[in-house]
Amino acid sequence: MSLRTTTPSAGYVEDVAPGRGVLPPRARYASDAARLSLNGDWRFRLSPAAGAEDDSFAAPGYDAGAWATVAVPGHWVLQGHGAPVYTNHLYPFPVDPPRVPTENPTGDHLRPFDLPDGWPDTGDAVLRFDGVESCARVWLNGTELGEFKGSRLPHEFAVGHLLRPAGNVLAVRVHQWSAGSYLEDQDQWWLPGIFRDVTLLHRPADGVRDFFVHASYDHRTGEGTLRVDSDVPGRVTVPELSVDVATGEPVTVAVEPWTAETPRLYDGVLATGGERVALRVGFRTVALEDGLIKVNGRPVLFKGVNRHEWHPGRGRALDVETMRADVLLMKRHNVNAVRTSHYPPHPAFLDLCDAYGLWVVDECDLETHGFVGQSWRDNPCDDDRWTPALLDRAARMVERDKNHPSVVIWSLGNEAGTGRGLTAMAEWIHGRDASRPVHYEGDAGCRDTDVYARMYAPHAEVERIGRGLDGGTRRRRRLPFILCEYGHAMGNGPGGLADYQRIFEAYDRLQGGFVWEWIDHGIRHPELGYAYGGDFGEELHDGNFVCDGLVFPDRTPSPGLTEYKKVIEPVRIEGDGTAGTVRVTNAHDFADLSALAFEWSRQVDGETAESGPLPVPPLAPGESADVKLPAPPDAPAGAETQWTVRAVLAEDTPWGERGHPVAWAQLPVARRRPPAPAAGEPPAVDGPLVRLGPAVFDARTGALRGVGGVEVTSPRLDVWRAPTDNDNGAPWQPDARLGPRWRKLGLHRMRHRLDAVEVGADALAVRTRVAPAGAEVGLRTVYRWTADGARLRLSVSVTPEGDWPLPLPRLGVRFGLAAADRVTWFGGGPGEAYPDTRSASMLGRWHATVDALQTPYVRPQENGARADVRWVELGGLRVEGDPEFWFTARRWTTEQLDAAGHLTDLVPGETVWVNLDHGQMGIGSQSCGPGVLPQYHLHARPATFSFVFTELGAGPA
Ligand code: IPT
Repeated sequence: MSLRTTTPSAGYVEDVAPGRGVLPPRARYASDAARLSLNGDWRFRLSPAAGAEDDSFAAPGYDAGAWATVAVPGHWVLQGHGAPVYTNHLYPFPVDPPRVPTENPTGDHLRPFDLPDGWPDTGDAVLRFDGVESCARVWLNGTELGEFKGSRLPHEFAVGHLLRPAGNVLAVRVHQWSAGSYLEDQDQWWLPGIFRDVTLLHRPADGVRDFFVHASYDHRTGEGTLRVDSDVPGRVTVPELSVDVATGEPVTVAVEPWTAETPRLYDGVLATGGERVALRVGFRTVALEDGLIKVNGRPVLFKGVNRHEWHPGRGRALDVETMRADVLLMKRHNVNAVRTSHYPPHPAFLDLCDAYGLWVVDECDLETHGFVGQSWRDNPCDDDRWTPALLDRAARMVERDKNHPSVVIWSLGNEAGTGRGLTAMAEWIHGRDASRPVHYEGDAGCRDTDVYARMYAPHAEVERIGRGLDGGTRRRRRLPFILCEYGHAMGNGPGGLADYQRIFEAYDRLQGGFVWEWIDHGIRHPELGYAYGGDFGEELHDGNFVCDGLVFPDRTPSPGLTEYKKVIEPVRIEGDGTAGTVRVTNAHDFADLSALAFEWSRQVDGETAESGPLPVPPLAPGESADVKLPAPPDAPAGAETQWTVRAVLAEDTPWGERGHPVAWAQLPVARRRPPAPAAGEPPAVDGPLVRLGPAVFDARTGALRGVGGVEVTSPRLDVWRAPTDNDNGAPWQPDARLGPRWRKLGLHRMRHRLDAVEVGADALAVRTRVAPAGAEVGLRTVYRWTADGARLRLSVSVTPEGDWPLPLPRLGVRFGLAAADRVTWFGGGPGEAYPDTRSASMLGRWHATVDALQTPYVRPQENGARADVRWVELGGLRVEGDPEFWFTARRWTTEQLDAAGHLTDLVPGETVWVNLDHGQMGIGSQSCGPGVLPQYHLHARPATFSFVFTELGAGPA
């Protein structure tokens, strides 16, 4: 069936209707019918307005020889034509729905093609677009097919009657802005173009059209029931199950169920008279029972992420290998769920989720967030004129994706206010597919939805919800809860993930959450490294709010992902190291522990002395066992000792190699002894100098000049850190934002007043007051230096004065080294940690270079601290702490780090700056969510801490 249309007025761009001429939506599938990919280089012409060029380019014989070329799939703004724009929720055009600006970049695309040899000459054909942003009008061989909106949704046209064996020309006019743009106000770059595949599909006579695989699992009987409803009747076979039934006919057989932990798929075939379609059947039942989302009879705990599609060079035009990289990284980091924020993903992503095992919340391509600025007046979601477009979007998502076992929840969209259109979508989805719950966070009373969802709710509120004390409508009170967004992973952080996880695990009603978000949407840029909002001269933009992922733009895991992996690990290992037993608990929802092998090792002063296998029974989900560790040999007197127990993959799996670490814990045995005091040497004045043990000081200022042969820039008190995105907070949280308040108080410009340099009998004492101009607050700080023959000890006492209104960013000393490169430390590692992001910090002996200690946040900010450091060696010095300290080293100052906008602004200087911190302020999630929990605040309080410095290679300590 085809629709032949006359040329519409350019009014289609601003028409709220979803499109004209397109075929009804249907399932996505692979079959033995012929197909031709039309991806590749297309001819391209950019014009500045929707009607700037006539449509003669679509006529046969048009000479596009002078046009440019763009890659399809792709976005023209990432291929040298125009520029990307980033806004969070602001529409980058006047809000006057459904009107769009006259300046409407319009890309004309041309693709000549011949049918390949062997293309059948009977049957029909369909032209499929998997994604075009935001509005396309299509011609084939000069005949207009129609036009459509709905950027991340498939659209098909019947084209059989127009095809020729050779010399076909496909013409597509794409407008950046359309009425559809009002429905696509997601927090991401605006990126026009044909950004997903274009395919010509042969449609054989008596071929499959649409079908719905219903594959349920009864956990009481262990049987699955399969029924495939098909528009065109045929037979369904699943050889492995000896299934051979007619379409529409149910069959019940013993099966292994599909879960994200055990993604068992059965290959089958749907055969009609003219076509064979490959089926990948996963048997599973999603149900709302006892107020919980259960799969196959058991409640699920979502350990999820929000995933936008992103590639730093190609934007949202992803290839399968990039999608696979996401899935593999998620599986390797214990992530079990994905919310496809905020649109249906490329269809291949869902195939990967089926195959590797991830729970999917499939979200519709709908967000009208910009209407929040006008109190949601004129929101298309509450305007009947737009309802057909909303229903079209819902149908295109559900029909395309309904046969994926991984999809367990449908989501109506994100931040689209409330209204009749949303209700209509929910009703339609419930009617079409009763087998999956419907989610939409904006439905506060859960009138239309089956899951109570919130975003960025603080810990205490989540706990209240867990206890059922949150009130709400009667319906909502009976529903399970998820945090569809939490843990805003912008820059350094998010903090507080472990605290959320403890709460999720304590209350059944809390079924977990989805960290915001998976990847930083930085755009690779020749001068800036990665570009973010504002870097393309946008008139309105939201800066680096677009870089808030658990992985960097190139998919290198950030410390946030390492932390999340540890926090959500599916095995709990606890115990008392001195008692020599560990308690192992299987925290999976479905899988037993047979896929894992356990190992123990024992560290003496951070170095592994012995290791071996630890036999653990294949516990069922929820079960625990106490397991005996081997009897330890005697450790050297005074040594610090501990057990490390790990769970690793016992064999290669599709997503990880044998030995891949899944879970771990460390159990201390003998605690650390603090370093011996370094005292006894008397300081001696020597002209302008003071000599004390290995050290030389300036007699007038009391500043340390060197330790043995190592030149240093003297340690001084330091309380400043380059504010993180989470310190800076979000603009709508004016009272809570720490970064701006720290700056207002002047913590970035502390002055050091010298009160006294006292050369005593056994110590050099330097008395100071450290304070910002214009404020009464200050920190009285005494540096007390002592030494024995080779070792120099600094003891710092800090006494706050005045009324400190704020916690401190950090509290410690900073000093400079003339040269340092390689670093060895005994403490937490290998990566960075802060008070509320330290779960993955493993105690051991670690090595790195100064450069490798840096975490490359796209917008530079505080980073790279190592926790619990006992001692560190760098630049010819060994520094031991009493107590343990936070260690940071970099080739630029904190002030330079603070001033940098991009990584390329950071230029290494002559000095390596080292921070030895007694305390660090927590990180929190204030860049969009709650701030630092009280237990991780660094209050201005009296404190004393000390360090022992020794020149390396200068004889025994
Ligand atoms: C929330 C959005 O849903 C998400 O798309 C993203 O913008 C996130 O914030 C911040 O990065 S909405 C926010 C107002 C809670």
